[in-house]
Amino acid sequence: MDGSGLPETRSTCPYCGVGCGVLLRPDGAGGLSVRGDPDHPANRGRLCSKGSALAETVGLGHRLTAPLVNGTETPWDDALQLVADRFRATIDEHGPDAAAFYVSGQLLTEDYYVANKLMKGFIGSANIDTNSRLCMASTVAGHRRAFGTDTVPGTYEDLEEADLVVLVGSNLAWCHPVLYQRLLAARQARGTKIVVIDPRRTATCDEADLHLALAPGSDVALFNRLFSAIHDSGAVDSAYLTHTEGFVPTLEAASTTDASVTGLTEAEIEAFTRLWIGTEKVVTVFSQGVNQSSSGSDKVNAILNCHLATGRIGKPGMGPFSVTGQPNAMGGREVGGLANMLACHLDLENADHRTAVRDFWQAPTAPDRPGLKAVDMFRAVGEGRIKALWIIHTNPAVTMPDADAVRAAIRGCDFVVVSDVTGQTDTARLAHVLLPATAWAEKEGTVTNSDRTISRQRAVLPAPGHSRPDWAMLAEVGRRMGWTAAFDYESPAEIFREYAALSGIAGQFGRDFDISGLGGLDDDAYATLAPTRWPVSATREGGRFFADGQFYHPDGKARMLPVTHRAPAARTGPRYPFRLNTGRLRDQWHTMTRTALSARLSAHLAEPFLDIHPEDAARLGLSAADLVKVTSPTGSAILRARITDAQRPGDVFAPMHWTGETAPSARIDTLVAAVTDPVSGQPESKAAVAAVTRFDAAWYGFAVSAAPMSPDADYWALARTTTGYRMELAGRAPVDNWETAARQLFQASEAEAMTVIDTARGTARVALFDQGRLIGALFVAPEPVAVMRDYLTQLPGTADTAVLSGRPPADRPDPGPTLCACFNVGVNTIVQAVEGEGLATVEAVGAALQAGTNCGSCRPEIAALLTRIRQREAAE
Ligand SMILES: Nc1nc2c(c(=O)[nH]1)N[C@H]1C(S)=C(S)[C@@H](COP(=O)(O)OP(=O)(O)OC[C@H]3O[C@@H](n4cnc5c(=O)[nH]c(N)nc54)[C@H](O)[C@@H]3O)O[C@H]1N2
Ligand SMILES: Nc1nc2c(c(=O)[nH]1)N[C@H]1C(S)=C(S)[C@@H](COP(=O)(O)OP(=O)(O)OC[C@H]3O[C@@H](n4cnc5c(=O)[nH]c(N)nc54)[C@H](O)[C@@H]3O)O[C@H]1N2
Ligand code: SF4
Ligand SMILES: [Mo]
Repeated sequence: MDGSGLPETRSTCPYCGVGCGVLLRPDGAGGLSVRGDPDHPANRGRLCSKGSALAETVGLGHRLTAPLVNGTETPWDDALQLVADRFRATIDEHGPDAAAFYVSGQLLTEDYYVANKLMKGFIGSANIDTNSRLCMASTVAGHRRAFGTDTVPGTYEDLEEADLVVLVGSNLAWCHPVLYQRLLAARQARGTKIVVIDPRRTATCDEADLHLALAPGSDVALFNRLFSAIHDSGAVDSAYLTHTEGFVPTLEAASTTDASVTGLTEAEIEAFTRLWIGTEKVVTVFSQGVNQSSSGSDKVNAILNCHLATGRIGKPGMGPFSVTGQPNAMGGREVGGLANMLACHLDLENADHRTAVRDFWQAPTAPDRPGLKAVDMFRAVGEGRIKALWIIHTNPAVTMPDADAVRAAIRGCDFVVVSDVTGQTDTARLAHVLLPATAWAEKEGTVTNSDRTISRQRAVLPAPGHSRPDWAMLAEVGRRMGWTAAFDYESPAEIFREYAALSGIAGQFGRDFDISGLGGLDDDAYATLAPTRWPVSATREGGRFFADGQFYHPDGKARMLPVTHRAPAARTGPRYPFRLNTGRLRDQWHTMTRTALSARLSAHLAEPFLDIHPEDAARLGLSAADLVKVTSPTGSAILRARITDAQRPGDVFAPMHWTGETAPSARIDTLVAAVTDPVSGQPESKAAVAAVTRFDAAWYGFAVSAAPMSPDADYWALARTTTGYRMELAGRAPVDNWETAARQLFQASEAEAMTVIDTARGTARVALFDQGRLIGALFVAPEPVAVMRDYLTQLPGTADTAVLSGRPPADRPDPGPTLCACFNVGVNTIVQAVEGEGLATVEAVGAALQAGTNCGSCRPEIAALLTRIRQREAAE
């Protein structure tokens, strides 16, 4: 409770793996207020921009509320009977391996557990894989090779107790913002040094003591060099070495490595190795720049080797630390959501483990070989080997590599079931059966975050329409396929108890994942379960792993692994000269089905883009704001060019977020080849090859509107605004009549029009009004349109007739693109305050404008803006 009298409920943010606690207070009218939970150990009350905007994403406008079979509303009974019948018929006719589930690290543990049990225990195939294959698989493989188990040794506190934090392939400031804020607070307090290893200069670099812009894919060479330097400088912990195997061959492989492939100078490399070796309390954080690589598992082991050799693992302030991406990426790994795992860290390849799980489930079968990993799974779908596919809580038609091929494969599959909260996704549009899931804030269960803390998600809003939780759909299909007793669940609490009991069996096999201590939770205790770090058993609770030298290989020792540098699989050359890197933006979540509902979050970066170095841009004759056509061996995209020296020459970067719904010509994964790491099966999402040319548009457009638009253009990108929508457009074919085109775009044939059209110059401005209120305005020019966008987005719905000027009257300054999403403060507002009032620090900007004072996600950008203003002033 707080002052308002309405009860608040504790839950967990549904976005990133930091796993922040939130306090939710429903307003009784379908809305919510959200604040950080001061008592949650992950965030102690903090939230980032995405967490702070959660309340803006719970509206029901886009929601799917009833099952659809071939587009027709159908009662649950019929829809689920159809799913059960079709899976049954497929298995009977073609065997269990003709069926597959593709699930998600955003599923709750209880959902995941039921999906895994149904596929591996009852359908009898291991063909269940998860989008964690695109995310954490290389870390899972690396951990298992080194430790004999997939376990993150440390805790978040280690980032605060370290003297050096090395961020490898991690844009922590944008992707794990609250953890990053914790790191910055520690840096303020104790002077923690920060090193960022990333080919591009990201927001995370703003606070770094050292940024190593290495060549893409060369991390193994860098860490091998560190390994030999550890040996040469006498920093090896020989006592700890007795708990490991493999030092000699690892050193041999490391010493033969040529570190020049990193493209870094000797001085840079030495600065790094000296700092790392000289600082005992070092945490090496790694993320997708490491995992999403055809040598991802080797990159992971190259990092682990250095921590094992120095014994810097599992002790306060020391250790390798893989930060998980999705809110339950870790839970999915525990539950056995990957095609090559069983459940509770038990091994599919181990006959005793298989028997134990089968007996526990009283299941007819247990698969004795791994199922298909994501990329192979969709290949099998494309080749017709998988004939019944259930996709749950993920959008593979956008996020899988070679996305056009994946989309075609799903389209061609005999029977496709998709469970989602909305029907408006590239994948959902391909479903034969579309099942409405209850969303975050409407459902109950648990998630495990990056530091092994299990937290509850709790329902505070009613399930809209006929929507049901994912576990309930899966269990019902299990029952309808004939396994009544095995899937006779009534609540997530019941599922959780079963899962905890199974983990106790894993514990008896000596596995580390043991939460049997939670097996006795009754419904009330489950309802009030506080955040708890595993393990939780009779013998162990929480804490760190491996400082004692106890590992999970049969001999109890860790393995150091000789690894050698391998360049990314796709080679650049005359046809595809650029290395294409992809990743995330601060205020969007993956395919934007939720974050794009928030106007504030959409205002940070409203359009897909390609970052390119000024030298490359000059060679290609690109100017700022030009559109570019990017092609690769698998596909093509049209993106806005952003010219920036944050890129290395020859490297380009594009965000992964845009889809057929928001910018159909900017689906980035159409460009990414489906090559994978041979050990983990994780795709190389960060190192595609591409050619870039200027996109020759005949016209460019910008539009604002109150209602959704119907564009007809080669390029368009849509974003929400506080008054409706905004859209960037461009086309190759000349348009005869811009008023007609505007009426078509705004679906307003009858509206009153105001137009300024200059056919000779190719410019047009059209505003449409309904009873004096602006429906929409379209601005067209033969070059990228120069209008005050952030001002114009405020006008739909108003009676402003000066809209066609495209710029604000003198008394209404244009705030510029939103930098601070929490308080909606634009770049121009900050620049004016900095220049006008002489503000010199991020704190001063906060005191004057509030910007950066809530979640803090924009503080690195405010700092960068201050630096730019200072540099400009110095140059003037
Ligand atoms: N705002 C936001 N936050 C998110 C998400 C989101 O969608 N939006 N998604 C969540 C999920 S699921 C995940 S997995 C995490 C991902 O979190 P991160 O891994 O931090 O994010 P990415 O942007 O995918 O990639 C990180 C960096 O890897 C760099 N990189 C590329 N190639 C290499 C290389 O060869 N070596 C090295 N050292 N670096 C390289 C890229 O330049 C990029 O800056 O974020 C989570 N948090
Ligand atoms: N090029 C490139 N590609 C990448 C990456 C990259 O860095 N670069 N990163 C990869 C990584 S790390 C990841 S994790 C993936 C993420 O990729 P995806 O998982 O495909 O992306 P999301 O947008 O998170 O998809 C989640 C879907 O679940 C739906 N949903 C929301 N809540 C619920 C619910 O409660 N139940 C159900 N059933 N559905 C729900 C959402 O509407 C949405 O359609 O992308 C991968 N692809
Ligand atoms: S850091 Fe942000 S997105 Fe991640 S869990 Fe916390 S509030 Fe949610
Ligand atoms: Mo991820």
